[in-house]
Amino acid sequence: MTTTLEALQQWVDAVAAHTEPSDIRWCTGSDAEYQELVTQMLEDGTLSALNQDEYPNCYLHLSNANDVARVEHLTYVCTCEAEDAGPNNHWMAPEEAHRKVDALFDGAMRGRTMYVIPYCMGPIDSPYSRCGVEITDSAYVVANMKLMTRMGTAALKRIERERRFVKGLHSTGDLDPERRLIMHFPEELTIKSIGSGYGGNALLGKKCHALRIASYQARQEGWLAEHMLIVGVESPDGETHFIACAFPSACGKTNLAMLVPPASQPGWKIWTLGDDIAWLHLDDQGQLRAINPESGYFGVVPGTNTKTNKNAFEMIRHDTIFTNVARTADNEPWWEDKKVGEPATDWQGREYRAGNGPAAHPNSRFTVAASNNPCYSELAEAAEGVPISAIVFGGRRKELAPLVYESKDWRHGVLVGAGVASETTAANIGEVGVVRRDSMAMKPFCGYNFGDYWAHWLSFDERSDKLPRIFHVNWFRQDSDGKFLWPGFGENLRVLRWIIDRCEDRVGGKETPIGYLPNAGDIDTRDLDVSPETMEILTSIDVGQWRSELASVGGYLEAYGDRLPAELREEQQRIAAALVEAS
Ligand code: OXD
Ligand code: MN
Repeated sequence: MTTTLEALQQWVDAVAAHTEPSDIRWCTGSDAEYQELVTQMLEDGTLSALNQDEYPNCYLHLSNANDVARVEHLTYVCTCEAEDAGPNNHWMAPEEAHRKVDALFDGAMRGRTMYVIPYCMGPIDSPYSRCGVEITDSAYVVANMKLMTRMGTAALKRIERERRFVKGLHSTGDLDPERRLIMHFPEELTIKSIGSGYGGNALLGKKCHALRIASYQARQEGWLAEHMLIVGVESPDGETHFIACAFPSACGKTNLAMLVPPASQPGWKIWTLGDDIAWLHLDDQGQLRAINPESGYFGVVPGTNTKTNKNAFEMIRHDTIFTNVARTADNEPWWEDKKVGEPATDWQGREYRAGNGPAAHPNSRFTVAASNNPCYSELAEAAEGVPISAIVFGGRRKELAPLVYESKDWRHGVLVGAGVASETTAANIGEVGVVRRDSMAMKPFCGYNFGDYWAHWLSFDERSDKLPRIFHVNWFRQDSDGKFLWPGFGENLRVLRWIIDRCEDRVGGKETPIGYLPNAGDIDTRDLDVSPETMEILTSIDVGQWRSELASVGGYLEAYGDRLPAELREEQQRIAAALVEAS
């Protein structure tokens, strides 16, 4: 197969001349192609088969031990002007960046097959979807892209019709971290990634395209590309609200998107639309609508069990690629907190020894098609997306942030999002557990200056009078002994219910300088082992601590200098002043 689109054919030819593969293969996206690649990877050792009786069509990939997470320090946004990338990104001038990365691609595919993967982010027939083509020398990437995106012949047809696509070039190179670079050229709709086979660095449709490049395009075109799950919450009366939630990596987006309602909440149903990325557009009625550009999940495995996420536990029992988990003596996949079985070999293929650290890597992953999910919503395939009632920001904070609060209006909500902070996780190489600001959970993913990004968010206020309400949640509050105050997981439905009631003006709120908090008794705690005193801690604020927080947010915003929208600075000052008054 080749293409009728000359620009695409020319690019493929040029990449082949540069990287010198032994063979070129255009991917069709068929099931037979997937099976063929799996067979090939089983033969060459890229994959090994797991216990096929217990885990049919499940495979394990163990990556190089130095290649297990995203690498923010090697990830660049290469705009002509450094200011356009902003202090939130590493920047390199495009000319220098191309020169550096192109040198690494010289002959990089020698002796390898070069795969050409046309893909469509979003339903094939949606006007909100955008296409790309990834060229890679990794069969593992092709198989993951098959599970995660709508790729192959149908996507190529759309690309040939639209004549516009994001160009993504990837090679695993030699996996030397010194020769690893993840480069984005938003002005050229181009990505070049070399030296890593890890998901976020190598599956270019995901973070590189659907967030970094798409956020840049979205600003130009008047929409938003966000690091958000999309969930439908259906009440016992059959009324469904759709909520989009932005939490930093490894803070439970997949668990919330697939939540299993507890027995105390009979009749409630949860529908998953997406677990990581949302593209949000205003329709001609001013309603914000969301699509999930992906069609599969690349989720964190450790911690998944029948209590925390029964749906995910079932979903990854078949047709799943596991990366960097451990194995039991029966060749079943194993991870920390699985609650069944025991590790025999660890994620590096060594005999398991407690002294070597966790058996599964803390950032080990499952890749699975969304159709495996028992609560997958068919509306995730709808061209027009779903109407969003609430936007929810959140982070992992031991202290300070209450269980839930609602911003006073859109502008305040943008400040709440801009000020999101969270403890870092294993999803990125680097220190874990350090609190850092992660505006809208987009710190690693916004393809342009955060100052301009906040201005873009603020601009929606003038474009619609039907915008969703904006909330903030924190499932991770701890007491002084490090014990979580809120049970989380399925019980988070209780908080979503309060959010929905607020959206429908069915429940009051306690007004505070940081927004509206639940009144005592308004969050249902029936059958929960959470005392009224604990609820009081979870639903109140410490004004002194919040004064420091607002000062810290103010300092953080000021780093954006001229690009900081005046409205956001004023909003920060307004909240800071209200806190002074309240103390
Ligand atoms: C992810 C991440 O893989 O955010 O989704 O790191
Ligand atoms: Mn993510």
